[in-house]
Amino acid sequence: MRSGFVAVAGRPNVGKSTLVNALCGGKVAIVSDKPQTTRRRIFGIANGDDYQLVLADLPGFQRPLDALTERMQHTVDSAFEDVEAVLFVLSARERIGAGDRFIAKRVYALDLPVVIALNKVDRLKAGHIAQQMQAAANLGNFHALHPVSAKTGDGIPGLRDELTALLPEGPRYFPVEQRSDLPLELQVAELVREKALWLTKDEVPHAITVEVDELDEKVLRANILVETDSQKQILVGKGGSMVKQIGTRARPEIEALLGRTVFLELVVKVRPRWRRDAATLERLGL
Ligand SMILES: Nc1nc2c(ncn2[C@@H]2O[C@H](COP(=O)(O)OP(=O)(O)OP(=O)(O)O)[C@@H](O)[C@H]2O)c(=O)[nH]1
Ligand SMILES: [Mg+2]
Repeated sequence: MRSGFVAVAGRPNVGKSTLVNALCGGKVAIVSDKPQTTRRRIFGIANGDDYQLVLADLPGFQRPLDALTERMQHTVDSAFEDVEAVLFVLSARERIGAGDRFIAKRVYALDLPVVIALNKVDRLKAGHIAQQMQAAANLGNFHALHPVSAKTGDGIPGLRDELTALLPEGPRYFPVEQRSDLPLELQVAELVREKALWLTKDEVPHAITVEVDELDEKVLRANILVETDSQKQILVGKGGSMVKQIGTRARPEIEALLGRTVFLELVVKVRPRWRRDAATLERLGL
């Protein structure tokens, strides 16, 4: 039996969470096309007959702008202790540049095997993939490099084998039926936030957070918090159409997660400057 932890590092939006979900064979972390979707460390657990691979999905490396992003970067910085390897994720669809080199400097200094996932190779020409593989290889002394598509699943089994081969002998840290370490209420809040991210743009997604107010057998009440009145208007929508749409999209996944139907009540509230407020961030567990 092999087991252990692998930290997932990379720029925002390169597909770290999509990749963790693909490696775990199910949804662990929410995903969106907006950068800074992941705000906390989430363990995604992949189980095999003779291994347990625990992937630490992380926020993307970034320059902190406020208390929230400062905490997110702190989460990233402290995630490389007690891991067996680093999964360094790059996007093949973008130029491999200064941001990636900055992260490379950090991860190659750790004295851990670095496995590169060159993600998003779907629909790219072979010549372009080869070029990007060369650029990725130039970032440092990597252990292995896998071109993959987290979206289509291409290359995922090979990458999973590569990672599990790096794990030492050890126990199962989590029961086999558990796919993530996120408590149920936070999983529910994340699903609501994911749909809100999908439906908003510009500054709005960054100003959204979700907290579950009440969850019992019949009722799920959650607050969608934003920072300003104009953001609230956007989230509520004309005659409540936006918040209704968020609920419609989130409900099937929430009910599948809970294994029951619920009465879903979403309330949009203004919480000025919550991203800068230590007490709120603490309460949200961010
Ligand atoms: N075409 C393509 N798109 C992908 C692939 N993997 C992820 N994406 C898309 O890339 C976007 C970002 O995906 P995420 O998984 O949220 O990226 P992330 O690195 O976790 O982002 P942060 O949490 O914000 O740091 C989403 O729109 C995904 O659908 C892939 O293999 N191919
Ligand atoms: Mg993410």
